[in-house]
Amino acid sequence: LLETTRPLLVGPDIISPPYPIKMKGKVIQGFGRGSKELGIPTANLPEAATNALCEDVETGIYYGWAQVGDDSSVYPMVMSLGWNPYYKNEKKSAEVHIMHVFPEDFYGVELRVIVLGYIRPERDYDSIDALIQDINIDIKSSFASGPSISQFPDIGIMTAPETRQRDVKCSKFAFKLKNKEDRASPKDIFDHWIIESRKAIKTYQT
Ligand code: ADP
Ligand code: RBF
Ligand code: MG
Repeated sequence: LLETTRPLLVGPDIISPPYPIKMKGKVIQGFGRGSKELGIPTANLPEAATNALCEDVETGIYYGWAQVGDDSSVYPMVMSLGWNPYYKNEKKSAEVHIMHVFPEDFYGVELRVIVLGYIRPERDYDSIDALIQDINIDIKSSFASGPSISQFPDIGIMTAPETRQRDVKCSKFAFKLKNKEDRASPKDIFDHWIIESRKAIKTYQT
């Protein structure tokens, strides 16, 4: 049964092990249901990446970041890891919905993800609409739940109490990794989360 209210703020306050979890693999074909049935495309990771992820965390819904192919842009994502109880899949899958509108499909292209936190367990639903509604709440809560400000006391923060959505004053900031393997500083990560989440929220507001 779908809960009518869910906490918007999810994930750890401080990113601590096993997070952040990095994972990559070439996007594989799924059942084709994401875009067609749900209107929410999910790029499916190969079996090896899925299994590696399952060694670190339980099945469920997660949030974090994604990068696709040679593009150095980093986008917010939500990920489903498990059996899709609504569809009763027999194989575990790791599927990533990226909060960005892509000009074309990217099957076979390398997808890199950083998992930052857990949202909820996988559920079964009475209807496809209930599943879609829950995924949209996952997207919302991922936006509200970036890396914690407590790790970055040097940046100015305003907190909206209703949603505890985090807000930050910062100047223009473009998060572009020069190399795929480059590391971002914690402050870079936080600033980037806020800015990219906002952009994505705009795209996702209907
Ligand atoms: P499949 O069952 O084969 O995974 P989907 O209907 O879930 O099919 O669509 C997933 C595909 O859509 C991805 O593999 C990718 O190529 C493409 N795609 C386009 N936009 C996105 C997006 N924002 N997030 C994830 N995948 C996307
Ligand atoms: N499938 C389920 O059966 N139960 C879920 O609770 C569930 N949650 C999801 C949450 C997110 C954020 C995403 C992206 C997918 C989720 N799915 C869930 C998987 C969904 O059924 C799957 O993406 C489609 O079947 C397309 O493969
Ligand atoms: Mg998919």
